Amino acid sequence: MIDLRSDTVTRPSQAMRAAMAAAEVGDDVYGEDPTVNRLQELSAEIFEKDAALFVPSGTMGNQIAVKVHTIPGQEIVIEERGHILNYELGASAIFAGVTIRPVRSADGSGILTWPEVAAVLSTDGIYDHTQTGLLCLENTHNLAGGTVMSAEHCAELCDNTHSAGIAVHMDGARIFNAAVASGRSVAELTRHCDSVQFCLSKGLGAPVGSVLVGSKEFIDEARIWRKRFGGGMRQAGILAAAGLVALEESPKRLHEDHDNARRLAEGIAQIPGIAIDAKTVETNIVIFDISGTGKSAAEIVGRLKDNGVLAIGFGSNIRFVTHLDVSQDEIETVIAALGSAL
Ligand code: TLP
Repeated sequence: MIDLRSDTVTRPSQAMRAAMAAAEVGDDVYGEDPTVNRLQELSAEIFEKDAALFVPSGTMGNQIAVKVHTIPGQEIVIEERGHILNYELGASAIFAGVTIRPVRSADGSGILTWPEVAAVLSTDGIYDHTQTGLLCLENTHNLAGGTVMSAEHCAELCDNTHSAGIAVHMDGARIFNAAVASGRSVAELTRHCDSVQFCLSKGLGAPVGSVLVGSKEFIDEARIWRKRFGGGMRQAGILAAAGLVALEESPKRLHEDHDNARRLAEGIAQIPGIAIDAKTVETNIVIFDISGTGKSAAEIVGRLKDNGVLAIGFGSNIRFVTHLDVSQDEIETVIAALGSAL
C-alpha cells in the first residue's frame, strides 16, 4: 500500500529506534528527564523563544495554548478551515470554555488578511459582545492545501492583533515545511507569535509528539495544564529521543516531499475531471476536487484502495500527503492508480 492519507503515518527510522533504545530517562513530571529537557532546550533555541514543553500531540499543544491565553466566555478567531476548529472535536469549548469565530479567507488561500481579522476582533468593552481572547493561525494551512504564510504577513497580523491587546497562537504542525518552502527559518516565520505548537510526528517523521514554545511565563502555565490534561508522561525521554533525531535530521529532506507533491499535482491535473492548480502546491499536501468525474470522493477513495493507494476524501475533495515513506517512483504509481480509479 502507498499510504498518502497523512504524513502522520510515517514509521520511525532505524536511527530513531536506536536513539529510543539508548535514551537516558527520568521522571519528566519532576522535570528530571534529561532527554526531554534536551528536546525542549533545542526547540526553544531553534524557535528563538524563552522556553518549550514536550506534549503528546499537536491537539494537546493547541488546546493548552488556547486554555492558557483565554478565559472562559471569550472567543478565539480562526480561519474557517483551521484544524483547531474542525478537527479537535470541540475541545476548546470543553476545556477552555471558549467559542470559536470562523473567518473565511476570501482568496481561498487559508491565509487571513489583517482587514479580515480586524473586522471580527471584539475589544471595545461593550458588554453585549463576546470578547476576543486569541487569534489562532496555521502554517502551513492543512485544509487549504499546505499553503505557506510568509514571515512578513505573520508579523503584520501579530503586530496589529497585539495592538488590540490580543495574543496570537500559531498552529505550526507543519511549520518546518513552511520554512523549507519559503527559505526562511521557523524562528523568522513565528517571531511575533506568543506561542507556537509544532509536530514532530508529521513530516519530521517521529512516532509521537509535539512541542509548544513561548515565553517562560507561558510555558510555566502550560506545564500545569499539560498535567491537568493528562499529558504528564513520566519517562518520556524514550519518545523525546526520537523527536530529537526528527528535529535534527528531517528538515533537510522535506524538500523531497514538496517536489513529490508538485509532481503528483502536475500528473493528476492532466486527468479529465480532476480540478487542481498544480502551481498552488507549495509543500507536501495535494488537495483536488473530483466533482468533474461524476463519482463521489468515497467511491474514488475506495477504488484507489483497491489499486494499492490510501487517501482521504472530504466533501468533493480528496487529499494526498507526501512524506518520507513515499518515493518518487511511487508518485508515478499513484498518478496511474488515480487515472484507473475513475
Ligand atoms: N492533522 C491530521 C488530521 O487531524 C486532519 C492530518 O492528518 O493532517 N494542527 C494541524 C494543522 C494538523 O494538521 C494536525 C493533525 C494537528 C494540529 C493535530 O495533531 P495531532 O494529530 O498530533 O493531534
